[in-house]
Order: sequence, then C-alpha cells, then structure tokens
Amino acid sequence: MSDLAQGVIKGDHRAIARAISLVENNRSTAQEMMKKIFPHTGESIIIGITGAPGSGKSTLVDQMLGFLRKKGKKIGIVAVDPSSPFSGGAILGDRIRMMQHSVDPEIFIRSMATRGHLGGVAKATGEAIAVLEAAGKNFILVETVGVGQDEVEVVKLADIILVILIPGAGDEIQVFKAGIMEIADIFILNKADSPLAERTEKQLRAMLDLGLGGKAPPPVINTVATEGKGVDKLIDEIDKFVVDKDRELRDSRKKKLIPWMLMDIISEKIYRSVTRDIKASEFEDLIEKIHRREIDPYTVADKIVDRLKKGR
Ligand SMILES: Nc1nc2c(ncn2[C@@H]2O[C@H](COP(=O)(O)OP(=O)(O)OP(=O)(O)O)[C@@H](O)[C@H]2O)c(=O)[nH]1
Ligand SMILES: [Mg+2]
Repeated sequence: MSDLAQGVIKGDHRAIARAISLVENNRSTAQEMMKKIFPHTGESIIIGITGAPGSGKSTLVDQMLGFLRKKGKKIGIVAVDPSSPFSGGAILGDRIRMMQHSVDPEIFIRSMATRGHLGGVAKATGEAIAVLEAAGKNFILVETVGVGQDEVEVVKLADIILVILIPGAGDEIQVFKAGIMEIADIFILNKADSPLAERTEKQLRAMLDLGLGGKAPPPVINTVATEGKGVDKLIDEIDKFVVDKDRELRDSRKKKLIPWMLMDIISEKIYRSVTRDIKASEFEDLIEKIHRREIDPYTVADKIVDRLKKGR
C-alpha cells in the first residue's frame, strides 16, 4: 500500500488510476493510502464545470486543456458520469474528444460512475481529487451534469464553479433549480454561435442583476467551444480568480468542506460497524416489527447506537 501512495505522490499515472479505483470501490484499504497522501493535498486549483447534458462541457474542457498545457500546467480531469437517463453514452464521446490530449503524460483523465456508491458520489469524487492533488496536478477539472443533489455536492468541492448555459435557456435554467445557479462563480454561455444567444445572454444578465441584492453579478462569458472561441477570455477570468485576492476565499471554502468530509468519514464508519454488528436475520426481524408497527424506527435506531457505544 505504501508503494501505491508513493507512486501517486511521484505522479505515476498507473498508480493514480489504481488509487482512484480503490476509493471508488470503497474498500477500507483505501484509507491507509488516503492517510499517506493527505499531507500532499490542498494546493491544486479545482475547477468544477457543470451544465445540462449536451451543453458542451466536454468540448470546453478539451479546449481549456490546450490553454492550460501551453502554460505548462499539469492537469487532472474527473468526469462524473451520472449513470442516469440523462447521459447517453457520453463517456465514450468524451474519450474520443479528448483523444488529442490523451497521449500527454501530464494530463490524467478519469470518469467516475455515480451509481452504487456506499459513501456517496461526492466522497468518492473528493477522494479522487485528493489523489490527483497528491500527484502534483496544478489544475483539476471536474465535469458533472448539473441535474441533481449529488451533482451539487460534487461541484461544491471546487474552488471555482463554472456553470454552462446554452441559448434558448428557458428550460435550461429550470434544470439548475437544485441550487447550482446560486453558487456559480463564472457563467458560460456556450453555443454562442446560435441565433438565440443574444437574447439568452440578456435574460441571463437581467436575472443575475435581479438576484444578487447589491453584490456584483458573476461574469458571463460567451463561448463557441467547438471553435475555441471565448476560451481565452474564460482562462483570463479563471486566472483572476486564482490570483491572491481570492486566495482567502478559496481557503475559507476549503476549510468549510472539512467538517463535511469528517462527518462523511465518521458516518461511513458507523454504517460499516452497524452492518458488521447486526446479523441479517436480526435486521430482517426488526424491519418486520417496524412494518407491523410493533416498534418505531427511532427506538430501534437508539438501541442499535447504544449497542455500538457499548461495543457489544
Ligand atoms: N454549435 C455548437 N455546438 C457545440 C458547441 N459546443 C459543443 N457543441 C456540440 O454539442 C454537443 C455536445 O457537446 P459535449 O461537449 O459532449 O457536451 P457535454 O455537456 O459534455 O455533454 P454530456 O457529457 O453528455 O452531458 C457536441 O455535438 C458538440 O460538438 C458550440 O459552442 N456550438
Ligand atoms: Mg461530457
């Protein structure tokens, strides 16, 4: 295991891939590796990119890669695949689109499925980000479809949150009701080559001006990701965010995540001990009793927690 952590810290891509698989599979062995890499985390810039299915996230990420690589930055990419009816084979498409960068030894690309995570998508993604940080990536781009609560949690892991909208966005804005609009640092109006772009931009700016009560609205940048248009401006805005004046903001964001991360780890440990301590047959029995209203679930939960505390 220490070999794996060392491999990660050296930036070895095979070690990174194995480490991420380990946290994805939620094996408790991942914990030893995570402990070792933790001191090496916390220095990367994490960019969350979210938007409706097909809004151009992957195309834009691909374009951003070109710019960041020219600046000599090492990059990690995590594409969170919602495994839901919203995404139809997007991962394969992502792979193909990112081919032009796939041979670059300083770029690591990984997609993660959201389905079937015991400890939550955000936890696994957070750990994958930590692995990439320990591996010395300067920028970590996290692509996620902004449709559900899980995705909102994932995007909160980022230092900078980019929200992609597309023209004709009436419906689009609905998609973001889960609270993503409120936490955006930069809005991107992609597919600005559409005739509807101008109108949507006006609507978006009007909405942002209304919504923020005195605070300066976040920047809105028009892009045509397929042609690379506007990507230079986007990189400039990100740079502005990264410079010192926002160091404090980023720092306080990172700090705010710690109680959440800690509670996540603790609840997973409790969950594990409960499932280890209680026999399946006893559990079945309790469920029967609750179902028949012979006992309430609160009393059952209290009893189980008491038993855990006493270590019986
Ligand atoms: N006209 C136009 N098409 C674009 C633009 N950006 C992306 N597209 C196209 O839109 C489609 C979806 O782009 P993706 O980059 O796969 O979008 P995505 O948001 O990653 O999609 P999912 O991962 O499936 O949610 C592709 O066919 C792109 O070529 C743009 O600025 N203008
Ligand atoms: Mg995509």
